[in-house]
Amino acid sequence: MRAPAPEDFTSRLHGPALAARVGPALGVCFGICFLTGLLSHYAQQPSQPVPFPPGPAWGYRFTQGLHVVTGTVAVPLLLVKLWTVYPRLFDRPARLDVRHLLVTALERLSVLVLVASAVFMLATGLANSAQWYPWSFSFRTTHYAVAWVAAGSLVLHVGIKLAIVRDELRRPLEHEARPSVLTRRGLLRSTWLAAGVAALATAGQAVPWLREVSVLGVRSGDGPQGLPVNKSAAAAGVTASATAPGWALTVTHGDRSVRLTREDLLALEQRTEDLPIACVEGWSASGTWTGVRVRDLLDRVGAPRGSDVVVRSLQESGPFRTTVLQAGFADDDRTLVALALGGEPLALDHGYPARLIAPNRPGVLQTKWLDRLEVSA
Ligand SMILES: Nc1nc2c(c(=O)[nH]1)N[C@H]1C(S)=C(S)[C@@H](COP(=O)(O)O)O[C@H]1N2
Ligand SMILES: [Mo]
Repeated sequence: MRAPAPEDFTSRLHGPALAARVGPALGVCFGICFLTGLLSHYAQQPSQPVPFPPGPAWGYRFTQGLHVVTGTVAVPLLLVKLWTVYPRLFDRPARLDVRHLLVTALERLSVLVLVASAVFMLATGLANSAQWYPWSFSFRTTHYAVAWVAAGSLVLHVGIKLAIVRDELRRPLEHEARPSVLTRRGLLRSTWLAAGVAALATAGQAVPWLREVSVLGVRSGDGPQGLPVNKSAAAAGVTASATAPGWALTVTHGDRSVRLTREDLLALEQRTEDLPIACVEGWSASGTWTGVRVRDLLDRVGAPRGSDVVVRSLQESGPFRTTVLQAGFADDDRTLVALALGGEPLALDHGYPARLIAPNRPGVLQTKWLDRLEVSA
C-alpha cells in the first residue's frame, strides 16, 4: 500500500479548470453571506454607535433572506469545489529546500483553516435555520467570530490563486470527445442546477409565491393567523401569565409609571401597519398588525424622544425574553404594541395579550407576551 499521488487521479473533473469556474461563484456567495451576516449581527447589538435604521421596513427581511439563501447555495458549490481540488492533498513538495517547504506548509495551513471555517459556518448556519442546536456554545457569537476567520483566509486564498483563475478562465473548456462518466461541462451544469435548486428551496421561506417549492423552508407559513410561530407560549412557559385576568402592561419612565390592561390599550387610538416578521433563521412573513403606537405610550409617562426602551416579556428565562428597543425604533410611527393580527385578537402563540412589532427589526427582537416597557430617566 502506498499513499495516492496526484497522477492517480485521472478524472478530468479534478483540477484548476473547474475549480476556477466554481470557485468565483462560491466566493460571491460567501461574500454576500458575510456582509449580510455582519449586518444581522449588528442589528442585534443592544447598543449601536451608529443606530440601525427603522427603514425600509422590508430591509432586514431582504438581507437575512439573502444570507440564508446564499449560505444554502454555497453548500453544493463548496462540495463540488472540494471535489475538484482534493487530489492536491496528496501533492508532494516539488523541492526539498527549506524556503519552498515553508511556503507550501503555510499555503496548506491557510487552506485547512479556510475549509474548516467554511464547513463550520455552513454546518452551524444550516442547523440554526433548521432550529436545531446540537451544541452548547452561543450560536451568534461563535458564528460571528468564525466568519472573520473564514473571510480572512478566503481573502488570502483568493490572493494566492487569482493568477491561476485568470489563466484558466481565458482558456475555453474544450469539448470532450469520449467522456468517462461526466464531462467537465456536465459537472458544471449539474453544479449550477444544484445551486439553483438550493436557492429555490430556501427562498420560499421569505418569498410567498415560492412557498410551495420550498422543501427546505422549515417554516412554511403554517401557524395561527397565517404566520409561522417561532416559540410557542407553552414552550416559553407563559401560558398561565399571558392568559391571567389581571394582566396589564406597565410603562415606566424613571419614577413615572402607568399600568394599562388590554381593555385600556384597546380604548387608545389604534393604528394598523403591514410589517414582516423576519426571523434570523431566514423565514419571513408579512402581517397586518393593529395596536397602539409605542411613541403614544411613551408620551404618557413623559419619556422624551430619543429614549431607548427596555422591553420585558412575561417569559422567565431564555435569551429573548428581554430586548432593547433603540430610540430610532421607539420613535418611529410604525412601531406598535400590537393587540391584533389580521383583524383578529393576537393568537396566544403570536404574543397575546400584546407584543412588540417594529419595522426593519430582526424577528428575534419582536418581543411577544409583553410585560413592561421601561425608559430610564
Ligand atoms: N418573549 C419572546 N418573544 C419572542 C421570542 C421568544 O422566544 N420569546 N422569539 C422571537 C423570534 S426568534 C421570532 S422569529 C418572532 C416570531 O414571532 P411569531 O412566533 O409570532 O411569528 O418572535 C420573537 N419574539
Ligand atoms: Mo427568530
